[in-house]
Amino acid sequence: MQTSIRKQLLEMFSEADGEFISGQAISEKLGCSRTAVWKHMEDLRKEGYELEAVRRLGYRIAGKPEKVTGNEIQLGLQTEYIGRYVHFEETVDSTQKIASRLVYEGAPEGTVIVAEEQTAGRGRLSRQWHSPKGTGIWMSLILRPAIPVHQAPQLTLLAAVSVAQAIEAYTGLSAGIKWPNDILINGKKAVGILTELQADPDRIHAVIIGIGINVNQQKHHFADEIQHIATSLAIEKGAEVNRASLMQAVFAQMEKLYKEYLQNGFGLIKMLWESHAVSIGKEITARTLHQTLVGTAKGITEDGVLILEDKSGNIHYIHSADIEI
Ligand code: BTX
Repeated sequence: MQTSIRKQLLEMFSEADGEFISGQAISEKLGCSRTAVWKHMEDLRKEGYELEAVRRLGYRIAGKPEKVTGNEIQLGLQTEYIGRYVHFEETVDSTQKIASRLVYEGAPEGTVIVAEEQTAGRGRLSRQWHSPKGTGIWMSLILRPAIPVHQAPQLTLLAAVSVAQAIEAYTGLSAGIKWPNDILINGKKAVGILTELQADPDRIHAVIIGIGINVNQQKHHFADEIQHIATSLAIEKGAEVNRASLMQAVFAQMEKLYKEYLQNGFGLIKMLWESHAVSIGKEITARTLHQTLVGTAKGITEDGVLILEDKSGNIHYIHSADIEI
């Protein structure tokens, strides 16, 4: 099916919001015969859409395919710009790499790069992020905020809050955030977030927020070395989760918080972040590149820096570290 026809059809169904659309209305809109409409419907069915066809009522979409291509994400998307342009690939090395290229090519704010599989998914400090095919959400989001460079880490925290809230709303699970960027469910890592910048010393060109969400993996999908620390939403919920719908929930939440952030600053995000934080008030070990600190996590600063008080009462400001609780 031609991309433009598919797009128009999916837009119509999105506007219909689960109600039936008559074959007549579709054929008028697309300027084609009723037979052609029927053929297009069959094509959608082959792509994995569950279509209901009822005489005199027409067609309605009863279920979307378990895929994360642009179509599935855009059908029913309720945002103004986040996720409006989706670059989908079946297999990539890392969506972060594609995002950097697209930034140079002028991709608009809100552009999302998503893949079914990453062969070289990146974590922080060049660590690996396991991204097995068809199981998770492996995506990078391009933002172009007019904020000072030193405030960029706030966007990692904004992303963590948005993803945690979307997961909670969509799955009913309870999501905790471990500073700065892990989302834990029942104490295990279900989400990792990696923020990369393209900036001059005084100006941000783009922030690329890489988000990896373990959605439908079962235990055997995880490599041996991470089985004891990693989990997925499906494992915790005991049921599969539709990835495209969850992405829509993440985008809607993120756009809401991002607009709030650009207008009113970090205050609300800080509060929401602290309300989800699993480490605040607890004894933690923070391993930075240069040292290991033990103490109580007191909170975060306005710039998203972690505050740790050691046993002697000294306060340390931690910009980058791995945390153990
Ligand atoms: P991180 O450095 O905090 O976490 C990486 C560590 O987490 C690894 O060393 C490993 O121990 C563990 N780990 C690896 N894969 C998984 C997994 N699937 N689930 C749970 N734990 C795991 C976190 O870095 C940032 C991850 C961002 C991933 C996204 S995916 C889309 C985008 N593209 C890309 O290449 N990276 C980002």
